[in-house]
Amino acid sequence: MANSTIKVPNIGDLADVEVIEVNVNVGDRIKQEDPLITLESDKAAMDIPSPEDGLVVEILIKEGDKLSEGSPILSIETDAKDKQDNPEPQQEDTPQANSIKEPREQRIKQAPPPIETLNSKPRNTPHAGPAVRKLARKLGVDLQHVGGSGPHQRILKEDVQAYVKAKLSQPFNHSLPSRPDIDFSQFGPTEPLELSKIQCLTGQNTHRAWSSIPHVTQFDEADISDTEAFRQSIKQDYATQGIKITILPFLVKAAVSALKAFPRFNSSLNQTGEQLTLKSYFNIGVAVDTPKGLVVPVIRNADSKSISEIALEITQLADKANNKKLKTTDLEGGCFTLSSLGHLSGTAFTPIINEPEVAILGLSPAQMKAVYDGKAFQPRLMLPLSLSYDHRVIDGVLAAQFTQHLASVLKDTRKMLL
Ligand code: CAO
Repeated sequence: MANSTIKVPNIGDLADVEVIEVNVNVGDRIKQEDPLITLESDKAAMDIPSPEDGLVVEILIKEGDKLSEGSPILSIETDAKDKQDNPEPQQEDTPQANSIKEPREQRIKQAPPPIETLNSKPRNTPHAGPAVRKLARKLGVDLQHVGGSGPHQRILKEDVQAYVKAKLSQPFNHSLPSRPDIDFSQFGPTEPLELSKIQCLTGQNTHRAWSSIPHVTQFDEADISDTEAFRQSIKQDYATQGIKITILPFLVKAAVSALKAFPRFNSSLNQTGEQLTLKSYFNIGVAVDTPKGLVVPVIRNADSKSISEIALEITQLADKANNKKLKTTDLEGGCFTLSSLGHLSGTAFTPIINEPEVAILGLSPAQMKAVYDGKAFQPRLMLPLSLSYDHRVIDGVLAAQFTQHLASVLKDTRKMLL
């Protein structure tokens, strides 16, 4: 056993170089070549490695100290009889030596666990200066997964910051523990039923949307008494022309009016969650139930179409959907979706947003209700509205204003012309 003081070795012309990092603690057992401290000058940064194995008994410097060749760094207890000369420091950021020394296991152990690294490609040797490494350790970033934008793909502080920013804006990884496969036949008779391709795809899409979008559903009611009376008055005429005027085309026009009044609803959120793409076109998707599953054909430019044109298009698209004749172009480019269970039953439901849209309107059957008008109760036909929206894009107040607007134009369809 012997005590030895480790000093700063020959560091060329440099003097009074600042200690930016002390990599060891008293009591650490170190090995030859382990980086003890990191020095950083205006031009270069370098790790000072240990010249020998030993136990750290005293640290003689601290971060911020200025050191030159020969300055004592720390005392170690060694069991080696022969000391070796101090090796040359590992220098970086200089033209002569721009490769860097990999941190030792001990340093890595002290670092917090790296941020989740899904989809990142590990590289062999991260090329970064000590200050960048220090920042990466502080933020828990594994530099193996950070792309370098500096010369020779050197990783800069900005790269680490951009990496963390990108990771934070990524949707959470929703991998759930797998469910055990149960043999239900042990409890009674069973039979398998394969899901259709459409059902499988809808399952994937709705699962992704449901798990990645913070959904909120706003419930409201629209008084459609007058609109329904108007519809009944024209329904027969159009039926003779082969056009089925239901309440749905009115909803399409009301949706266009509300999207115009609240453009945030006619948008998509970009991948990083920092920007919206606002759309100046009005394509409305209509959920259609088919024997093979749910499909959402799109009525393009619904703003420039009449109620009867929209009614005809819904019928045609629903026919195509049921006869598996829909083309990809019939299904893409939607801005907002209507999902009507109006011909069935129920009072409200929580539709799942049709990504990358940011809202969807569910419709349940209209019912006659006694509505107080300030003087007396009046029988009014009330249509339940269920608006699910992406809370990253839309706040509750805006959602309430949106359904209020819908209710207002559905109560008096003349407002759709405004
Ligand atoms: N309240 C009261 N009546 C309603 C109504 C409502 N909310 N919605 C529709 N109706 C009426 C229609 O006005 C029509 O009345 P008439 O017989 O007097 O003309 C009748 O119900 C039948 O309408 P419809 O269902 O044939 O036509 P539609 O235009 O309303 O809908 C279509 C067409 C294709 C969208 C619909 O048939 C369909 O497939 N709906 C299912 C959508 C779906 O599955 N959504 C859930 C998705 S989440 O799983």
